[in-house]
Amino acid sequence: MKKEEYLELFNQMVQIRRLEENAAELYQQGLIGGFLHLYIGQEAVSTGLISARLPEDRVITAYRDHGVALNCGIPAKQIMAELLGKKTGISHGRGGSMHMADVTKNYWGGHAIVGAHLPLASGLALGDLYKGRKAATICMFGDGATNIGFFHEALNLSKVWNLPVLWVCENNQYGMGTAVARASAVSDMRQKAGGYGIPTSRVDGMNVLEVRQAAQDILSTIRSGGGPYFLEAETYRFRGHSMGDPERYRKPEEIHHWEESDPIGIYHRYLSTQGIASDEELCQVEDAAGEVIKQAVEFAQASPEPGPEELFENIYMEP
Ligand SMILES: Cc1ncc(C[n+]2csc(CCOP(=O)(O)OP(=O)(O)O)c2C)c(N)n1
Ligand SMILES: [Mg+2]
Repeated sequence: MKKEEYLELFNQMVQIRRLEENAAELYQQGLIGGFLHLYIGQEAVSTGLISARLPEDRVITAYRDHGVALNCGIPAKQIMAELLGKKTGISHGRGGSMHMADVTKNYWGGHAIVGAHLPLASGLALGDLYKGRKAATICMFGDGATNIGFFHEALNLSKVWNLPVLWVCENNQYGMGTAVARASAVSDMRQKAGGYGIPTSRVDGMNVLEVRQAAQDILSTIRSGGGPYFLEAETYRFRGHSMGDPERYRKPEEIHHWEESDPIGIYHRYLSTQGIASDEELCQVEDAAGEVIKQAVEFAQASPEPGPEELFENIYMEP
């Protein structure tokens, strides 16, 4: 890997972190409506995964989607504008936090209903298979989604039809306020995919390079007809499930324990101890990322709201 590539991964993780720290403040000021689920702590998963994709590979995820959008190449200012419900947002201010998408970047969203995007991933992959395109679909979802019917239908069909899908379970230990062991019959998520004959493995979701390497290997097998694969990324969200979560289900010590494995800190130490980049260079990347996000906030705040004339645009039914 070239030095610029190492630094770009760092840049993306820091941009996600700063973007969401700013979003949390804007939410508290009442400038963001609806729900806001932060990805803070999980940045290495999507950054590593998506850095391994080719442009023809599709990406689809759940509602914890701001970081995934950024990794897919959507500029921070369009993400921030979407959070503020502005016309300049990536979904024209209509989607908000949970529904960001840009199919021109092969990013298929942002889905609010737990597990509902898994059958869509099977459909995207079936389309590629049918048309003879060598592409993989990367479908990300939480541990909680593995308890829902969509998951089982989608994984089963993906194996029956040998679909090119990389199923990625982001096991952040909780589905809202429910710990995995309280809701899932098995705590090892891989067992569920194993039941459908799908090959599986697990990675440290706090280590961006480990995620990237695993994804690179798996995606090349999938693209060449290897069929579906299930990857479990062990991770943790440092913030509440969504804004306003009283977090009565976990102790501060548990959060502090995981914060010692902050994916950005781990990667920063790796880059400097391996002599890939100096602390000064990494500081510069952090400052530049902070500046990008500052400008994104200014852009979003200065942008207009969608007008009433747009109400009937992009809908299926004629008014
Ligand atoms: C079908 C459905 N049921 C319930 C909800 C409410 N809900 C939103 S998030 C969530 C927990 C999902 O947990 P997980 O899949 O682990 O994702 P995480 O939030 O941890 O990223 C629930 C139950 C929903 N959005 N959709
Ligand atoms: Mg979860």
